[in-house]
Amino acid sequence: RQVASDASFHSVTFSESDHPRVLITGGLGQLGVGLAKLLRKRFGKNNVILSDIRKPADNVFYSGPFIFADILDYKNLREIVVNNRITWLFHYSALLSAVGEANVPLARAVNITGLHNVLDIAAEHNLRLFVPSTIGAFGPTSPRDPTPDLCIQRPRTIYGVSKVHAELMGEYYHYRYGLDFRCLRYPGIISADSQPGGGTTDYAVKIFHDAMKTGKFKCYLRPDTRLPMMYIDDCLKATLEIMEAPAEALTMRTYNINAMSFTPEELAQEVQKYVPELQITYSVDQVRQAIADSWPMNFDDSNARRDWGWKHDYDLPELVTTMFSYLGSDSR
Ligand code: AKB
Repeated sequence: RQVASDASFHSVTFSESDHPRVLITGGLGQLGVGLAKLLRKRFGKNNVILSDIRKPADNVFYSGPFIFADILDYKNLREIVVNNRITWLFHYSALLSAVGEANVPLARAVNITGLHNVLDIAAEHNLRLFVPSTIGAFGPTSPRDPTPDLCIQRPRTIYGVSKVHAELMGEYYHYRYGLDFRCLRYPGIISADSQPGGGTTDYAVKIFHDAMKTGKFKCYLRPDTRLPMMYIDDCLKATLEIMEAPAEALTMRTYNINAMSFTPEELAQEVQKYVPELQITYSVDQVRQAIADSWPMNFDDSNARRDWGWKHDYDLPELVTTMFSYLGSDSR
């Protein structure tokens, strides 16, 4: 009896272990819920745990496992990884560029100390670890048009500094301890059903909501500020692809990814095809403008395209059509 039940226990464990057991930190930000949905389709609902320090909305809570995880609490995080036999960790907790400048001590704690906890736990428990980096990991002395993977990185925001630190620490742990660290530098991400939290590229999400709601949009960046951008589905697809790529294919551990680059003026023109009465005014916020002026204008992602076949699906026209088809059901 004992043997039989042990055998059946092991057979269940084997079939479950075909799939990674995933933890997503900072899961209630712009990307976590969408990533959980994609991963749950692929690996099964119960193999993907979303976590945050905030209380989830009902629809998020009931769509799959959710747990409280504070990345600044090493013991709490370690316990979650051990108790749930986590094998893949997506580390999304971070303060973005604009909020980071408004609260440097908190950004330093979350983005740097939190990362140290995650790195140590990932190395100790042999996890595959994904940490997003950003166009914000470059600065005014980086080549901006285009920005390659390997070039000078001297960002002037705490967000950028913490992301360069994450790239370097992750790669160091990879070479020193064999940690399976994988990192993508995201452009500004545009999504319909989740809001970004305090970034410099947020205007490119808000314009859609304001166009639908009021027909008016006040932009905090100059009309000619060109930045790399991507639709959320492309971002999540790339994230899953880099995690599934065979290690031999990866000639590097941190890759730029890109889809398009546009200015507020160009985006507004495309939006006006759907909302012709949209009125756009510009009221420049010096902090965010200075940040944007130090970031890449075009992002060279040729290494990702060559090594693991990265290919985006959405250019500007498809992005705008898709955003309006999502938001279109809301009444104006
Ligand atoms: C931000 O604007 O801070 C982020 C980013 C580009 O990393 N969206």
